[in-house]
Amino acid sequence: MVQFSDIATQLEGQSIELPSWAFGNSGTRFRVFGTPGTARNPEEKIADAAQVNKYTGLSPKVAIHIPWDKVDDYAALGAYANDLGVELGTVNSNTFQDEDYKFGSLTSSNPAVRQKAIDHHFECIDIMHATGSKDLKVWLADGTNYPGQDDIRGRQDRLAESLQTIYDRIDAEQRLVLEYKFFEPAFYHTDVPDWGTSYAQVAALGERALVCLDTGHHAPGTNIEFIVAQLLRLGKLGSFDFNSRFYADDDLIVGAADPFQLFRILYEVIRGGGYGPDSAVAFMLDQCHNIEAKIAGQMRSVLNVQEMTARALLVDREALTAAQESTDVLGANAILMDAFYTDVRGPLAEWRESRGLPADPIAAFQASGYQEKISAERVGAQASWGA
Ligand code: AOS
Ligand code: ZN
Ligand code: ZN
Repeated sequence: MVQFSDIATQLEGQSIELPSWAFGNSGTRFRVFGTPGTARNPEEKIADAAQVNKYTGLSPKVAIHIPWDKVDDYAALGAYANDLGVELGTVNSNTFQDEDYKFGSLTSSNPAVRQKAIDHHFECIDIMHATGSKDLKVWLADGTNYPGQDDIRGRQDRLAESLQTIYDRIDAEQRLVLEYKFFEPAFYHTDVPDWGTSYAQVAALGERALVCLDTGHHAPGTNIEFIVAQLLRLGKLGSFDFNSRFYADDDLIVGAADPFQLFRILYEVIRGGGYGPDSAVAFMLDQCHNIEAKIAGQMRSVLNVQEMTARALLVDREALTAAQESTDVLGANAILMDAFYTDVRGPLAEWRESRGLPADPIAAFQASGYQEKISAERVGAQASWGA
């Protein structure tokens, strides 16, 4: 039986990058609800993200989205983040909000549109140089709505060519991660719909091109931990966008919809060497908080990841291997479930306190008065998701 004390040191140094867009107002296509105190610009989003790290010790990096987080001086934005105890992380490109990309961006049959999308990625790479960011994350809204609308094979070829041009621009310290999503906004076909397509595209580029797995981007019932195991086997899992979903790409709090699935995913991450100081797999959140408090919502998410990581670390892997090798079906399953059912909240609270962090980070943040302060101070236009 593995005890919490056996795994506690492995929790040190866990880092879960926060998305800047989680701190702006967000909603659905039906309504964006404004929340008092919501960040109005990139600096305020970073300041709010720094609060999450201050109380949880789990999120020293903030991912930015261009042009949502466009500023004149990115080095200054990075220095501002550093002053608040965090760093700028992944740079996310955005080719889904421009009229020119109506029929595709990196896959477009129009060379001028394709070049515009490539140039946008070049701009993102320049920003990475200014901020010291390591990862360029590419998610494409490209796809079609009707059979026959475009040549789906030709679009793959154009995508490969565009990605190669972008990949050739990143330096030896940088990586390109390609995210997949099975549908939306396109409804008939999506150009990067699944891990296999992302893998095929990044494998052709080179070593520093990897797959980004967004946990919300799969059809219901998909065995995501199998995809994790396979990508780690192939050395191609670059990063996670963590969130959870009930129906489609709901972008809800991590672990909210299916904590057991989060446990199974994290178990395979650990089993496959994707966790710890020697791993290059980046943990990120990709969420929006439409009705709940944003800073506390991000805290809930990173704490859920930490809690489920602790439970996954508690799996007695030696006993599990022995049970698996002796084809003890029930025994093997029981070993995994024992770890999943272990309540680690008490030991985690004590462990946090031993490291100078509050036992209950959300309560400590709520008692700090920060939320009331920003609600009073931040008046006027707020940043919204996509602006
Ligand atoms: C879109 O569904 C993806 O999850 C992307 O990661 C996107 O850049 C992000 O969700 C912000 O909209
Ligand atoms: Zn995502
Ligand atoms: Zn998504």
